[in-house]
Amino acid sequence: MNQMLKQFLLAALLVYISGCTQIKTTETEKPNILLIVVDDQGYADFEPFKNHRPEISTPNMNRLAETGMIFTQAYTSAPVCSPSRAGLNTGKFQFRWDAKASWNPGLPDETKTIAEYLKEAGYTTARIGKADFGTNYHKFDVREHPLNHGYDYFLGFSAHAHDYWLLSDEMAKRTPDPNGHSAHLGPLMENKGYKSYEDGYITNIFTDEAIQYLKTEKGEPFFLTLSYNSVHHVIHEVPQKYLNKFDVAPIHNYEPDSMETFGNRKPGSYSAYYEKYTRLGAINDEDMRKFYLANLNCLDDNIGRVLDALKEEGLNENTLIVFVSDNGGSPLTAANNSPLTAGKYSLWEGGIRVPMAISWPGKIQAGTVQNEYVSALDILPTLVEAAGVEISDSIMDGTSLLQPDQNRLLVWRWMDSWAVRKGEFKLTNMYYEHGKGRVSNQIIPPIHDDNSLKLFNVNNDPGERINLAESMPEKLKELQNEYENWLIENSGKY
Ligand SMILES: [Ca+2]
Repeated sequence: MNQMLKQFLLAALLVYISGCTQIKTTETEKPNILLIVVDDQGYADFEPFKNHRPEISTPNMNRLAETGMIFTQAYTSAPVCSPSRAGLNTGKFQFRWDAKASWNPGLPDETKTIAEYLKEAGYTTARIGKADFGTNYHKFDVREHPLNHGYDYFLGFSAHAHDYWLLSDEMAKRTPDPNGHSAHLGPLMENKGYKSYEDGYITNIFTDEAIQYLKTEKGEPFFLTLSYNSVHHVIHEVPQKYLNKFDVAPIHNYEPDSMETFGNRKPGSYSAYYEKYTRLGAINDEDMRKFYLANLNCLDDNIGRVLDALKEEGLNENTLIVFVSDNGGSPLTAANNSPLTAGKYSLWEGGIRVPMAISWPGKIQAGTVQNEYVSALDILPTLVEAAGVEISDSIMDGTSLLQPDQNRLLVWRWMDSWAVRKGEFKLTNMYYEHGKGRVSNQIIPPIHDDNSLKLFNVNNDPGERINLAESMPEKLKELQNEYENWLIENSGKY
């Protein structure tokens, strides 16, 4: 073959390859986008993962795996709700602006959200469910309110948690502390007002509203964030048919007139009820797991209803769906993260490695398993690219979920703990959980109990059992330098 012919064939091949790997989106074929965020779901409590717990059945989450791609090493940027969601919504490590790497990073004016990008791309946008940046809860005229960061419509709550059953004006009026706590009860926010529900269950309500939304907006490309608070505590609040299925007796709902004191909480207060049933004690570990399974089963059924509605409306072929849990399974709710160590509140893998899936018929091969590591920060760039627009932020920590970089640096800061992941290795000073209360037996405890630097090959040893700090001092030093350099070059820049 002569040289010119060789060059021509090579060039033709390159054009072909680039055509295959890039997502090409024209104006007419912009996909609808559904971002399903669930709360505190355990790594082993997601049936598409082959090492899931045997008692787990999530047939509707499985549908996303069957039509799309699952990620066995998907990380969130924090081990608790608010900072994780700040990262997810912006594609940036939230501790760039939150110097304390705290529970409550908030959302700065200067950094753009997924919803703002997609609105610019011509999407109609809605958030149904939990809105949580850890600060400015229950307020309308703040950046953290969804209508002030790119959403056209909001129905849900602006708080860390919400009671699953108590959604009425009447209950809010009778309760001495409806807002005086991280959990909320009473009517949901609808845009800049409230919507009261005399009865109904929050997971079902969010689904009903989401189905109504996609039926109404199906003529437009839409971006719907469906952000369930299931399976966050208070985990025992589940419809009776699921409690029957898992053979666990119901606990009487909060009632201001008969609620006794709990800890230092006042009699009659919602916080007394919330504190009492959030943790093991009033509920034993075995029953807590049953409540968790019942709650998860109800969530899975509701996700099935949304998927059915997409199909009925003829939207399933042109809807990109991302599914993600905001952090690992909680030690308080009897979630299970095995084989990972620990859970929510910690930078052990159990706190930050989560169930995640993406489905996009015709664009992503059905039934794919991605074992390379990715981040929930990658959701923003992936969706923005799918919508056919460019990232305009000069700083972006996320990258495409469809092209994982196996040499990228991921950084975590969480109060006085930190971790980095690069290649197969993870370095961390993590040694304790920041959560309160007794830890469920479902959780695998850490075997390292001091804040020395610990090095793990988390590809081969996802349970972080074998500390390589002494046997691989050069690797330890390399990752430590990566962390320190990242801080010098990036802290405060967003
Ligand atoms: Ca959470």
